[in-house]
Amino acid sequence: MKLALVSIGFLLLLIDVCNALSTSRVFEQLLSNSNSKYLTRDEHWFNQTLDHFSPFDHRKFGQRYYEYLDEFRHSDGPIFLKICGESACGGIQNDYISVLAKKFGAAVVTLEHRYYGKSSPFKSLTTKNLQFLSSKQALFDLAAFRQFYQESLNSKRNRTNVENPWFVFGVSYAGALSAWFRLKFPHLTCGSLASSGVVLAVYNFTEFDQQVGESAGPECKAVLQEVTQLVDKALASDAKALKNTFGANELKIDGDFLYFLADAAAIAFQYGNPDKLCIPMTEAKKAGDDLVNAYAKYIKEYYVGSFGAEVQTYNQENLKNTTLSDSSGDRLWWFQVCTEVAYFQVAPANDSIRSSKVDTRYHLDLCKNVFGEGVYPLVDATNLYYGGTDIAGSKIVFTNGSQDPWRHASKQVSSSSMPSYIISCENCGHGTDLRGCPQSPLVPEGNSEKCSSPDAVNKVRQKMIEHIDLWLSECQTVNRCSS
Ligand SMILES: *[C@@H]1O[C@H](CO)[C@@H](O)[C@H](O)[C@H]1NC(C)=O
Ligand SMILES: *[C@@H]1O[C@H](CO)[C@@H](O)[C@H](O)[C@H]1NC(C)=O
Ligand SMILES: *[C@@H]1O[C@H](CO)[C@@H](O)[C@H](O)[C@H]1NC(C)=O
Ligand SMILES: *[C@@H]1O[C@H](CO)[C@@H](O)[C@H](O)[C@H]1NC(C)=O
Ligand SMILES: *[C@@H]1O[C@H](CO)[C@@H](O)[C@H](O)[C@H]1NC(C)=O
Ligand SMILES: CC(=O)N[C@H]1CO[C@H](CO)[C@@H](O)[C@@H]1O
Repeated sequence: MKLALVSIGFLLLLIDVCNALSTSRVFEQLLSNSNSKYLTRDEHWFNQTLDHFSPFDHRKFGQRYYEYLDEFRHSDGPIFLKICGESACGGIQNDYISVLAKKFGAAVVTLEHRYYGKSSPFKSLTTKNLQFLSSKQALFDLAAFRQFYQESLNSKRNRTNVENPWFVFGVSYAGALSAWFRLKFPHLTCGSLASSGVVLAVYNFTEFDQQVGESAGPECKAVLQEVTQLVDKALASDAKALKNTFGANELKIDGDFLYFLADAAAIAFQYGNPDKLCIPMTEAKKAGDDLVNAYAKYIKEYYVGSFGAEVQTYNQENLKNTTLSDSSGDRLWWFQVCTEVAYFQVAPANDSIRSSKVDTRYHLDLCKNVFGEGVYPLVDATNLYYGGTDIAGSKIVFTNGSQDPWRHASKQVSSSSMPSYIISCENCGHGTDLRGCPQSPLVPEGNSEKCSSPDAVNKVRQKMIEHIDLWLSECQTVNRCSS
């Protein structure tokens, strides 16, 4: 039996990102580094199985996790498993989960997603080495970790066969994992919160762009569409000068450049800052200013300058880089996109905001260029495996922010065992129930005060609490153990 543990010391030197990701291509945002944004950043390690589906391969790798026990009612408190998604996981974020932990006397534990951050099994991220990167393996990681953590808790307390009630949480892709974990391992958790959980794999995700238009409203949308027309024209006449205006000269492939521009608009609605985009753009229009310059200013000052997006993450040359580094997250997420879930944010045929050149071909070419011939997303297989929006789970709460372009990949229909709530307000986006407003930068404890309708958020939170309370209590009756 061979152990292929990555040297953790090596990784420590290379990566100190707790805030890796950005953009809606990898749809988690940059979060502030400061400790007040985390409940804990003390890392622990767990030896994880590399391939859960092979009886012959017994390799392991080091997976990072965190625990927050300040609020834990040690005798019988619940354990909240807050799933970390497609980014380096620098700690347990101090969002609304800290309020929930207090309310329920819960421990909060978080496992870093395999391959991201410091939990990479390989130093070289070649396509071949990425073969163990999938949501299916990640769910099994969570199951194995859940067992490990329960057992180590028991052994610390000199007891055996005790089961605390567990509840899983996640936002975005981690929200989908949260729903899928309850679906695939129902005996390991009492319930799940899938916040903006993108459970439906979508090949041509045209609804994304349409939602950007709806969230923008008619006036702002028209200005954004005009910008796109002007950009498409300028790209044909003097691409170099145009890209320069946006500080994006390194994006040699026009599709990368246009994707960058499209993402920059989407992010304003996804993360609860619509005014940062729409106010300057509509004002520029009224004043008769150059709209391309106004948009470039928004991108340079807000999207890059303040939100923290990096032009290089859109550059396929960088996405091809197989060396493990603090910017590997983009390559890793694109691999998941190009193999499992797609969510290709293509321009709709009619009334699009983004350039029509951001099409299916662009995405397929990227997958091929970055990962090699034959790599494309098995969307139907993914939806067959999990059920998509017909997921046959139970005790899962789905929540969506009304302005979030991703909400169309979430579950829309409510049932008694899988309630679904929409949080409607002008700046309610991705993960508003846990994050409050805006969703970036993160507000401590996910405070909802700055949401345009705090009431809309608080009402859904109240529903969440009722479900968690009910499902935990149902779980405890079944699992009651002597301790
Ligand atoms: C993980 O495996 C390594 C190498 O076998 C071992 O030294 C270490 O103690 C293990 N860690 C845990 C937490 O089990
Ligand atoms: C657990 O049991 C061991 C051996 O019986 C004992 O030495 C230790 O103090 C116990 N720990 C706790 C927390 O009860
Ligand atoms: C996606 O869009 C492309 C281009 O319009 C089209 O050829 C293809 O059939 C679509 N695929 C799916 C699964 O909708
Ligand atoms: C790949 O990334 C590594 C780490 O960031 C960097 O040192 C190296 O120069 C990059 N290689 C290329 C070809 O850009
Ligand atoms: C295209 O979009 C416009 C504006 O939203 C709408 O009025 C029109 O009906 C749409 N056309 C088609 C063919 O869907
Ligand atoms: C329960 C609920 O309101 N779900 C909404 C989630 O978002 C979709 C849009 O994709 C709405 O249609 C649903 O009503």
